[in-house]
Amino acid sequence: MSMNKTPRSNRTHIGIFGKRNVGKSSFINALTNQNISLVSDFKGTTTDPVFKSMELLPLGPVVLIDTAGIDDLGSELAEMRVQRTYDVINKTDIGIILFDINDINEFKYEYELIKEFKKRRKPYLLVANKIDLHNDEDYFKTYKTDKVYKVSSVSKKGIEEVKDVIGNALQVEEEKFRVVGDLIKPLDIVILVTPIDKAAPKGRLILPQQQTIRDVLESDAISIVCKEHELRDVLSKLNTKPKLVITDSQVFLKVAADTPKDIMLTSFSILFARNKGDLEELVRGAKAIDSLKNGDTILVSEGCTHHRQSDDIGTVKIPRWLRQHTGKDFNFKYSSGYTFPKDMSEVKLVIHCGACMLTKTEMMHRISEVVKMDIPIVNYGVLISYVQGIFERALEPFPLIKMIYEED
Ligand SMILES: Nc1nc2c(ncn2[C@@H]2O[C@H](COP(=O)(O)OP(=O)(O)OP(=O)(O)O)[C@@H](O)[C@H]2O)c(=O)[nH]1
Ligand SMILES: [Mg+2]
Repeated sequence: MSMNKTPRSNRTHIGIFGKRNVGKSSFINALTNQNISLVSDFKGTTTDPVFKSMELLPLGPVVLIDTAGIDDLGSELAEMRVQRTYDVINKTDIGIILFDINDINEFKYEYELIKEFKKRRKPYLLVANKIDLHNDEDYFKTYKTDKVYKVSSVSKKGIEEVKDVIGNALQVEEEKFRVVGDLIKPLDIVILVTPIDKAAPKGRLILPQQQTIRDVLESDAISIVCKEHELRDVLSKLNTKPKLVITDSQVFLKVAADTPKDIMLTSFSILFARNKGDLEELVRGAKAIDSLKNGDTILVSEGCTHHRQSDDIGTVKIPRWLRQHTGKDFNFKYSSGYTFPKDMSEVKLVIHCGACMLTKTEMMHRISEVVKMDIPIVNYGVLISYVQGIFERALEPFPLIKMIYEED
């Protein structure tokens, strides 16, 4: 992957849903001004979800997802297709529920989709297509309280407006999920401590560090990047107190010793656990570690399959740290990929990877699946901070979450 490419996990996923033949594939072509999806008047042209990564102005890097129509219930195979379309909702940041304005006798399927989006608290837009074949401009302006946007994927009428509305909706979502932007003000100084050791990639910074610098810049604040041995020098050379120090968890203890108590300190792991998931839930999960009993089953769940190294974090380091921290032995199970094992009845704790290959939306979904089963969940970054005993300090920028940690 080239360095300038946005990884798929950082792209906004826009899913197009609706019955067969309403023009979902045509709508994608109109939105992108390209012929990327196959269109025909045969019902059921699109049979599997199709993911297309692209730059879409003014939205930026996106993944557009074309799906199979959800009204095809004619056979077992067709029903499997419908199920796959529903699964795509979990990967979607914003959904377009598309229908044919000339065919709204029943709104059953669209209503099913709306319910699924509401259940998952995800934004969606109702879009009526094929208005070029309809002559009443005022027809079907709203459905219940939702505005209906009207387009023609053939004449392209209304398409730009829908793009703008998607952009606005996404901006609202994005504001909720800054890396550090909500913790700092313009001209605040933020120090990033990043060890350059053998494990650091050659010639570049890893993605969390790049994203943090970008977010500091976007907040009109100032970032200073240094290695752990330089922090004392940097602090003594500044004539203004920095607002925040962010460090790699590996050197947290040294950095904590060198950072005066009146300067906020946290780790990249904690910031990204918050950015990529639900920090509150993950902190609860970490606390559950101390109530585990000898022999309890722990599920280590990774979002993707990767080549395991001899000191692999999931299979080697985490079991070792947990044994050192608790003095107990556990029964570790492993799973990777998008789903959890069917039988979770024995599992007392889920430890999830950092989710670098998953979007926030996917990670939030996975956390909620586990919480629904009443099983605590923690991720690698938060677990490392916990077993290192640095929660006290690293959660300082998040007083509400710190309160949960200090409860009982
Ligand atoms: N007049 C008109 N025809 C359209 C419009 N959008 C799509 N169509 C036509 O509707 C038919 C179905 O379009 P598709 O884009 O293949 O529909 P789809 O929803 O992807 O269909 P499936 O993949 O089969 O679920 C094609 O013949 C398109 O040319 C539109 O805005 N106006
Ligand atoms: Mg199609």
